Amino acid sequence: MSTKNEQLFLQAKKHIPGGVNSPVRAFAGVGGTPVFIHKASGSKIYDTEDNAYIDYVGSWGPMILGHAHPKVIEAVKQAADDGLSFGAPTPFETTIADKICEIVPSVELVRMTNSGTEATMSAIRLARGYTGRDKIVKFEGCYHGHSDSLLVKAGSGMLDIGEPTSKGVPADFAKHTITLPYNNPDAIKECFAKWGNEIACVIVEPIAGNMNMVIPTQEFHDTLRQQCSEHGAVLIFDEVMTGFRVGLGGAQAHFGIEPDLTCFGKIIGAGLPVGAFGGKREIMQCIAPTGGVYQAGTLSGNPLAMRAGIAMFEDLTVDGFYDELASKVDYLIDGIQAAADKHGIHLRSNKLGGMMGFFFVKDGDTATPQNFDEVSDCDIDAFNTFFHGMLERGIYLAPSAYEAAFMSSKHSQADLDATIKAADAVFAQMAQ
Ligand code: KE4
Repeated sequence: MSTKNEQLFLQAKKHIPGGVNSPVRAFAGVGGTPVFIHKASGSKIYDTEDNAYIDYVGSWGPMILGHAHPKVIEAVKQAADDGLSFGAPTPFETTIADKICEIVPSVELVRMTNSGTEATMSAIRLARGYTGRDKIVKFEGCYHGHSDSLLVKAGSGMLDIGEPTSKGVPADFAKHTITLPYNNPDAIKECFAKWGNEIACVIVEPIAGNMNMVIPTQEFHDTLRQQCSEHGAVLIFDEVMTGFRVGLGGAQAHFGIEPDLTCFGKIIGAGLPVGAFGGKREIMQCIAPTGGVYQAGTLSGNPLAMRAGIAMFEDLTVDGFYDELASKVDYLIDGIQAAADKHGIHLRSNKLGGMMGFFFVKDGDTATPQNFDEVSDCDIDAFNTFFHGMLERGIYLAPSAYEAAFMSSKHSQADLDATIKAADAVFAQMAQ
């Protein structure tokens, strides 16, 4: 007897490739059948049979205030009543732009897009147009969306299907993309020594979230900033995931680095389709209509997404919001780690602000992974066992060992304790 999710998955596959509209949702990395979701509220998502799950994916980061936050929903309802899209400027876009520039000092001008992919793709075109150079530098295991130049040794769902470099990307495209090992200052220096004056930009996840969560060293970031400045390359921080997630000012505030451009997404739309890229006025002014680098979007700055984001920022900027979010993460990680230690499970974790990651290393001497190779050496089977054990107990983690986990302000003490209890039971089983 097939389950409801198996039936829904079968139906979905009739007319949707792999039954999903984004590969990571297909459970390719963990095996089994994806859970089809009917609704969500606060810290929980509900499948089509009304089974509740405590959700640590949060639509891959946007749901920092929890699902269906009343203030956000009301803003969207009011926006909808006023019409869905005009293809003309609205004051709401100005409000969001002002708010982002107020919160993130490195951003002087910002352009809205409809996804993180569009934001990073546009930032790279802008860097190439501004410098007149072709080469770009990215890092192994980092994922910046699915534009051609960036699908080279990338992370996220590409790792689940074992294709870190996508088919369909012409060699002529890929040859301009230099991929370096993440968190390796020497590799950056060697690269710039060889290609320095040909490099248009370096794009980096300042804290990686697409090879699971990896926090690089301050030296990595200082070296990046220094080398880009010395060689006239544009430093692009892809904060689609970390922006307003690891802290109000994002990863750039944490490391004290001023990138030349920053890409945003996810949280700024509060769950509606939004991306953005922004940075130094001198560079951003090269974007049409003020400059010759073309970039556009029918629904960019959509009023529903803007008004949802405005409502959300009201809560994010309340004093203590991120301290409280981080204390929830600390409590959860400490509890799960204690349970793992009790059962002799070799668990490691990373955390910052409202973001966290779990790794199952091969033995007790292995440290928390610091780069893609060390992440790849982790026990993926152990993660998959953990994932399914938690899912069976009503805890929804990202269906991939290469993804991070996200906390919301709506996760209650009861949610956290239930999650720790579930982990303890799964570890007890794994230890047998
Ligand atoms: P989107 O085009 O999916 O809105 O954003 C692409 C993107 C860009 N940069 C970073 C750092 C990102 O994490 C992402 C998207 N993240 C994945 C989750 N790892 C989205 C989930 C999915 O692909 O379905």
